[in-house]
Amino acid sequence: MSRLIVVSNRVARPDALSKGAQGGLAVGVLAAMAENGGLWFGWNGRIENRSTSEVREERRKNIDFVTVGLRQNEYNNFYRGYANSVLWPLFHQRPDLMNYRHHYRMGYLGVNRKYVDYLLPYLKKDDVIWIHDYQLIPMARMLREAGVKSPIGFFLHTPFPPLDLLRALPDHREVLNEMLHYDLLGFHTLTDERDFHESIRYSLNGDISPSGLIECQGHQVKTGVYPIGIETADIPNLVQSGKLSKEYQQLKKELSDRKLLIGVDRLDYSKGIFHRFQAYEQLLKHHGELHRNIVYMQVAPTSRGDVQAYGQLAQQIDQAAGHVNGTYADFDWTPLRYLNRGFRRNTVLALYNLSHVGFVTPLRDGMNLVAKEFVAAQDGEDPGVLVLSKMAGAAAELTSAVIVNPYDTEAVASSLAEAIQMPLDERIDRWQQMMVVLQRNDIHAWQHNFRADLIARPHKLTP
Ligand code: ADQ
Repeated sequence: MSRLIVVSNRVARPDALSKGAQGGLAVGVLAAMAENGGLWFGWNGRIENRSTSEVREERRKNIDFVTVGLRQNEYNNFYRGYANSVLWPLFHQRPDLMNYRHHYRMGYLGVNRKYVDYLLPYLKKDDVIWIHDYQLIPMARMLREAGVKSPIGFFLHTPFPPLDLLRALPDHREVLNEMLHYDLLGFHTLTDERDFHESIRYSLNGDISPSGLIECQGHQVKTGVYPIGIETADIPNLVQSGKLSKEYQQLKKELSDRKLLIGVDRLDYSKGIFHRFQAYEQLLKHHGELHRNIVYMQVAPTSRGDVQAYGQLAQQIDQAAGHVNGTYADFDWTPLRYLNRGFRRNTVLALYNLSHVGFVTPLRDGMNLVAKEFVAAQDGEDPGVLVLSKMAGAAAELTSAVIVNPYDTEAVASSLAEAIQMPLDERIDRWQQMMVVLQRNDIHAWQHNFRADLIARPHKLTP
């Protein structure tokens, strides 16, 4: 079997991952790589002063981790700038939060070129290369320019925006053209794939066959839908080990027979935490009978805290949490517990297991692994209920969740009440239906399906 080369901006290490608070990409890619091993290349998360980056190589089990540092200006323009102040908000349909600067684009191209330069010495003829996410879109073009002939695939972990929004990006044609240099482009949902096709058709005048083969500007590219999964079969064991944690034990004791509602997210505006707090407030306002009988715990560690929009969000969330508790708390009851920190992965999974409602209401999300993990962590004899935003990619698969529109906070409040009071047989029915999906399409299926299609590349006339 060909060796798999994975490139993503952030590279997880197994020990770091178990400490939690990693993004979904790291969680998913690590689980996928653990199966067949390979080489994982990316940024080591450090800012360095030297002009030539130090390359770190480390082998853990069957994975070679190769990482490089970024200089401060690279970090500012590439990571904080073009990636997280331009592409991320745009791809999550928040052009109002875009902060476009020409030098961000230059920095973005510069770091992509740097990654290519540092990766090249590690590449072998029979490798298969899989690039991940919006930070690294230009890499295939640059690798091809450097003479690399291996199959190169790309997976987008975020949504892909409709053309009307994409056009707000001054470089949108360049970005689309860069995507054409891959052999295979993977998306989480049909909607993302369709929006990409529309952009290619109307912005670059490309042709798209019914099987998803694009012909455009001299390129042939295949696209496909590969909804990312989780390590479904391993989750019950992780839950059991998480139950030994002091956090789990303490919370279980404190809750007594109160029902727990849980939200777990990186602190990001796309996750809809503010709207979620408003919906919870509506619930408390209209359902006095639930007072003292429920507790909502929102876990949201700071993410990208040095990007302006994130700093503002943190303040807004602090205030909103204070407002809910200021209005409804009593000496023996705190209705909302907002924890601005991460937990170990198995602890989070045990907390899902303890919860009666998984409260997952992003305003926009590529997939949302928390939704899937919450379901897989439930006990099938008395499962909790997933309240899930229709704006998450996961809603296309988890159709037996209680699906809500996160912008309609009054309706979300009603759905929460329904979830809290849902009879056991209905909870079991919904849970079983979702588990069928999670078992069939787990993280291994995701990796196998993408890799098989990438290796096949039957459409390529020349390698
Ligand atoms: P994220 O935006 O990071 O991922 P998500 O898919 O929910 O979002 O994954 C987050 C992961 O981190 C989950 O595994 C979760 O359990 C874990 N996590 C989050 N907060 C945590 C905390 N406080 N402590 C411990 N663990 C925590 C991006 C895209 C998503 C897409 C994934 C994978 O934005 O849409 O689903 O990549 O493709």
